[in-house]
Amino acid sequence: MSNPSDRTLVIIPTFNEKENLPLIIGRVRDAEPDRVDVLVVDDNSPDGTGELADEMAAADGHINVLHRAGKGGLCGAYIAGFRWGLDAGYDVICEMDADGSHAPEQLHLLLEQVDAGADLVIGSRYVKGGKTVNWPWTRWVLSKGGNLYISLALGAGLSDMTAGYRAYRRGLIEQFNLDELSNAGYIFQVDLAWRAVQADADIREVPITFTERVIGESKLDGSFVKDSLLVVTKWGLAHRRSQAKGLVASLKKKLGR
Ligand SMILES: Nc1nc2c(ncn2[C@@H]2O[C@H](COP(=O)(O)OP(=O)(O)OP(=O)(O)O)[C@@H](O)[C@H]2O)c(=O)[nH]1
Ligand SMILES: [Mg+2]
Repeated sequence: MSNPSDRTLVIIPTFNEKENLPLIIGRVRDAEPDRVDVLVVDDNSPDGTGELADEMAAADGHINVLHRAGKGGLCGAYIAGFRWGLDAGYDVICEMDADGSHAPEQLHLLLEQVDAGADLVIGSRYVKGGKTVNWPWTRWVLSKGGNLYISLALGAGLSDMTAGYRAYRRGLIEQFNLDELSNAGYIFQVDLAWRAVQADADIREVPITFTERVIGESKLDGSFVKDSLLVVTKWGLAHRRSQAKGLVASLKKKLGR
C-alpha cells in the first residue's frame, strides 16, 4: 500500500552552515534512505554552503539545491522551497533547520502522523514528552512564554506554534496563499499554523527533542519578539470579533429577526 510519505521532501534552509550541512544531510540520508529527498535552499552564503550543497547534489540524486540571490529571510526561503516541492510533485513537504536542532532520526514520528491522516504535524517541544536540550533557561522562558501567550491570544489548542520542525501534506500548502504570508521575523511559522487552524486542517503535535545548535551562529534577532506578539494579538482579536459577529447573527436568526 502506498502512503503520502513515500514522496517526501525535506526543505533545509541555509545561511552560512558549511560545517553543519554535511552532518545534517548525512543524518537525513541515514535515517530515511528511500522515501525522503532533500532540498537545500541557500541564500548565497558567503562561507560557500551553496557550492558545497551543489557538490553533494551532484553525488546523490536524493539531494537538490535551490540558490537564491542573497539573504532574504527564512520565510522567503521556505516559500521558495514549498513552490519547488509542489512543482516537483511531492506529497509531503517538511521544514527542518540545518543546525541539528531538529533530529532527522525523529522525522518518522512526524511522517507516521501524516500517513495516519494529519494535514500538518508539528514537532513540539511543549507537549508531554517534548524536550529542549542545552537551552539557557532565559531562552526556554522566552519561547515557552511566547507560546503560552500565542495559545491564549488565538485559542488554537496548540502548544508549540512557533516550532520549525514540521510536515505538511501538499493539499494544505496548496490552500495557502503563499504570497500573502507574514514576513515579520519568525512569526510566519505561527502564521502558517494559524492558517491551517482556520482551514479546519487536521493538525497534530508530536513530542520532539530540540537540541541547541553546537556549530555556527544563530541568525535569531531579539527584536522580533515584540513585533510578533503584536501581530498575534491582532489576529486573536480579529478572530474573536468574527466569532462574536457569528454568534449575534445566529441569535438573531433564532429569534426570528
Ligand atoms: N536560506 C536562508 N536560510 C536561513 C536564513 N536565516 C536563517 N536561515 C537558516 O534557518 C535555520 C534556522 O536558523 P537559526 O539561526 O538556527 O535560527 P533559530 O534556530 O531560530 O535560532 P537558534 O535557536 O539560536 O539557532 C538554519 O538552518 C539557518 O541557516 C535566511 O535568511 N535564508
Ligand atoms: Mg537554530
